[in-house]
Amino acid sequence: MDKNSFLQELKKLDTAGKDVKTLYNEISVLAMKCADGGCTAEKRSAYYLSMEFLIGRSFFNNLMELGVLEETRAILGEKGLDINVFEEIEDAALGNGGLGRLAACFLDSAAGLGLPLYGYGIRYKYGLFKQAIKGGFQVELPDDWQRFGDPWSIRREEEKRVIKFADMQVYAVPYDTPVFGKCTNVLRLWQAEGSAEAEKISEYLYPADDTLEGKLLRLRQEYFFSAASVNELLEKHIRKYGKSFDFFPDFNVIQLNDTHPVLAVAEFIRILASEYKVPFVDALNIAKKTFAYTNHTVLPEALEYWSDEMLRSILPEISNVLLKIHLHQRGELEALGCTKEEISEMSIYSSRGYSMANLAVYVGKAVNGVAALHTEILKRDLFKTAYKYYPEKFQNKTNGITQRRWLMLCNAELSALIDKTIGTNWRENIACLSDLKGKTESIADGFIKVKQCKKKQLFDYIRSREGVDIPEHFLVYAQVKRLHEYKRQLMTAFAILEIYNGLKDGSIQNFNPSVFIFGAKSAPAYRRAKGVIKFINEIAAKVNSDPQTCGLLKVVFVQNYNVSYAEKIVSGSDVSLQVSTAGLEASGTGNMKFMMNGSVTCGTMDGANIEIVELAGKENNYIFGAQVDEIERLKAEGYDPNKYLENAAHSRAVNSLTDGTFSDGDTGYFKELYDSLIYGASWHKPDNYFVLYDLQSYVETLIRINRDYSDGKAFAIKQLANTANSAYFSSDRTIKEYARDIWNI
Ligand code: 26V
Repeated sequence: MDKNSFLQELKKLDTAGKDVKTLYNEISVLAMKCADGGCTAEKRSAYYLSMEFLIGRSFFNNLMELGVLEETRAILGEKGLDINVFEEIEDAALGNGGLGRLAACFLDSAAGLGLPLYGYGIRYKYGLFKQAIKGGFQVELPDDWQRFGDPWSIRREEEKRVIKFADMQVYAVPYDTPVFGKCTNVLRLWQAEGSAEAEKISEYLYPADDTLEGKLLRLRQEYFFSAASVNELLEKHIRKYGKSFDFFPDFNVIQLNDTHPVLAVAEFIRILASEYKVPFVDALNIAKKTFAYTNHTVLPEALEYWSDEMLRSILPEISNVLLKIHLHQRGELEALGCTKEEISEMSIYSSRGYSMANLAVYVGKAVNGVAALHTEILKRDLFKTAYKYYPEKFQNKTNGITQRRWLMLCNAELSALIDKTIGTNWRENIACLSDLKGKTESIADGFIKVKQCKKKQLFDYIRSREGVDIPEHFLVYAQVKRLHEYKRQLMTAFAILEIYNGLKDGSIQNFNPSVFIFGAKSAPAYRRAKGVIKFINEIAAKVNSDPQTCGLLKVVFVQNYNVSYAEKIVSGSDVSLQVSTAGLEASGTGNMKFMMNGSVTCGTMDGANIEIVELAGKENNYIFGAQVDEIERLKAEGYDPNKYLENAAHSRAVNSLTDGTFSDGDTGYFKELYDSLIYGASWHKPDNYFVLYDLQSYVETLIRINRDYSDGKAFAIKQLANTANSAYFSSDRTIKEYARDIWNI
């Protein structure tokens, strides 16, 4: 069906007396008829295996991709229906954060560019939990995202397959979701069925893995979707080309999104070797030409190992294959002349179990980091030895975001200003956005109006969802991302307290009224992260109710931060807070969304921030804090955070955790946070993330930004410089690089 037929059908649609859910399903089903065939049926294709696809809401985005959003708005309007009622439809939150949203942006860009990229993942019954804030605490509620139906996917009963574990067999039933663009690609999500036990496999994203049972479930999930995907690809190949597996890598390339799908490698070799009698070494060599691996974090606690005991208990054949790969690798490394230490560093098997990262690096034909600094750290630290022996594998692919959702859809007002200034070519070819560069001054006034309008929309939304009033003239600082100690939301909380105290005692003068907006979910079992949420909410309660300051400073922690909330926050903010400890944020992609929408970055030299300021100019952004080499030096010399508590403002902020200023409701959260800073927590040294080290320069930078905002026009020009230089951070660019350097599609 083409665009015009869709609009004709829509005009005929009888909307009278129908509820939002019914209309949502009827209009979506109509739009589904617009899906055309895939980008290619015959050519070489790339497959993106990912445990997460954080799609968000499809309704508006898909109508936009099909080029019918505005006309649909008008047609519904004629029928007396405001299209915004569909904002009530739940987000599909089948992911946690950046890694899952990146996967969704990549699919969008590939379809937009007409490249054959297909996603494979899990169709979780419940996405990431819904977050409510009760009494300042995070409360987790199940996210029943299909409660409005799932009109965007089609169940393919006839293509279901059986996945075998030692103790059970389950069906993997595919659901296909079209990804609209220049051509229609497909995201295929597997649902586990067959028994109550089977269904558990695709019930929750991230089952709690603090018990053996939880860990086993996670292992089943990873194998389940990896095996289903690889089996299908091999079967398709055999149907077309017979059992000549040597040709498989000529037509297929499989990208492993982090280590979660790495068991696909073992399954691939298992099928070739045991079902089709391909000699093990040949099977391994075919795998080496087929798979590529993206690393998304250097945090040691996030690197996956599977114990042989667990593997043997449910996947004995996979365990055998892994052992064989391990032994083969050992022989190969000995032949290369590696030392014992070098072999143990790269070893697939060790006392910790099987390392999914080492397996991915060994088999992967390409290994990439997600920002320039991150890739350098992979080469220098995490995979240092592998880099020494296989330097040709390593490459950088700086992340990107799709400008279709993250500018055109979420900021139609700025998009219209851009059209008026440089024409509409940038909508087809994002590189043209750079034409804005010489024009930032002339459109600054128009930009200020747009920003004001986006702020109003954001504040209205916040008022309706959180019950907090923010006056229209407030400067907006925003920190929205997963809650993790390395992202240092706690440092922002301390900085806010220092500003608040400064406003009260008069040491801070001429402060432009400002709001700090936080959005973040904490992993349910991550106590310190939950403590930070409570701490921020305590600060918000105090600051917002203080008559002396509430005209100058507000703090809001929004509930259930998700893709739809992000669309409003990134377009309605002035300052993007990206303050991770240098070396720990692999890339960040929120930073790019803010940049594209004309926010300045207040951040550390970490992840993609470095490339952002390189392109948009240091003078148009606010960089502070220790850089990687300084952090390394501090670690080597021994860093003592206590020294920084000699500063009265810092000690007052930090002590407020335990001196009775705030209450954590007897959970012990605040004491734990305090102890982690002063004494160290888990296996970490005191203040493992250098919060106190960077606090002083952070506060100064926040205040400098606030002063600079006094010259509204000069500030708007800085903001616009960010938009004008953001084309590089389009995932269209990233996908073209993957297509050219790794996938060869
Ligand atoms: C996972 C876990 C799980 C166990 C507890 C600690 C922990 C810490 C971090 C992670 C993150 C896993 C991978 C991930 O989501 N990485 C993000 O990937 C984005 C896309 O490349 C990137 O922009 C973010 O910087 C990176 O954190």
